[in-house]
Amino acid sequence: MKRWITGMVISLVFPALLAAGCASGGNAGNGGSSMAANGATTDGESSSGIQERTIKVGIGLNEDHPEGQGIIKFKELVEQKSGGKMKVQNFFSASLGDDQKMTEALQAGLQEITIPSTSPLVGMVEEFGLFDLPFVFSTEEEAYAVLDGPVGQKILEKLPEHGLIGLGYWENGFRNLTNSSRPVRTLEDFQGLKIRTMQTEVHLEAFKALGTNPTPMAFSEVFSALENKTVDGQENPLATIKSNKFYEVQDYLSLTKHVYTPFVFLVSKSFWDGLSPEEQTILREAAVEAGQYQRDLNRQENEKARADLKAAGMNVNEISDQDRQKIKQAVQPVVDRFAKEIGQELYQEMQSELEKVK
Ligand code: KDG
Repeated sequence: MKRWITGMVISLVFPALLAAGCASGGNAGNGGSSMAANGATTDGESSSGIQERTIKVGIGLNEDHPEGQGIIKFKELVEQKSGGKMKVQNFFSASLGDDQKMTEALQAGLQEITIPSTSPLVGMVEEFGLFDLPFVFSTEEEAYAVLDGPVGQKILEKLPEHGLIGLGYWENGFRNLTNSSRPVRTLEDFQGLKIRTMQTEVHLEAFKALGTNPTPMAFSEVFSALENKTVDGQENPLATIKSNKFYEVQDYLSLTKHVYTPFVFLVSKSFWDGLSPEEQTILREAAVEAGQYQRDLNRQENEKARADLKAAGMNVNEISDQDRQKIKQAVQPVVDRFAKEIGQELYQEMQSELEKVK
């Protein structure tokens, strides 16, 4: 956790130095749109001080989820740091649309902030696919080392060309499988299950390699698809399974921990470029501090959710080391393929980062 704070502080300080003209270079990726000394943005607009503004923040999860609590904390911090001038309006449970629709709204300048999983964005920034690779992270600390280090920051720098600014990564967490048919303990138990996946080719191919029939789908459609038995199962972190009451329509929870998914804090670039350096610093600081709060809360909630889901009637099973090895072997060709397609060099850089913290 200490490493994460250091990492996040670095990602906070560098763009601020850039904005103050103390560093060279263009966009620093996570929020450092290149600024002239007088605060005029590269788009020629100029802004100074703190203006009266309303910032719409939309997410797909509900208020009970740690991500919902995270944007409530973000709202508190922004309004406190701006003396109440910058107001945040939070929208939960995909009330502004699903992840892809909200991301498009940022690009069109119709919404200011959203914080989706990285997976639905791989069609725009394929490097986010590194975080979809099964079993690439074993602990949250390993994930933080990559996300808050050079690899994670390099990927954020691909966002401005798509009309987006990335201010860092929050935590969705390790994903586990639920279904309504049977306990999944071995590779054989996956066979034939219809599983909803996020809209990313890596997951589609990985769940095919496991012998299931995968169906990519927006998160907002998952509960009804499970309820109508359009699909047998889905996979998500425990906090999401609990906060979205999937236990009402799923009998079996298998603790596969097959992927770690981050959330990425996205800001509309057209909105960002119109902010003064002072306003940009307020949003960047609030995103980092609320992100630290959200990661801590998410880990506590994921710890607690396992017992809560059992108490809610789910049949919970572990995966033995021997069976996990067989599952890993089954998806290894998918990891090898997409590591090559996404970029062997960046994949190797990620592996080197991981070696430092193993
Ligand atoms: O907006 C919420 C989604 O980004 C998040 O829940 C994604 O894990 C996710 C899923 O399964 O779609």
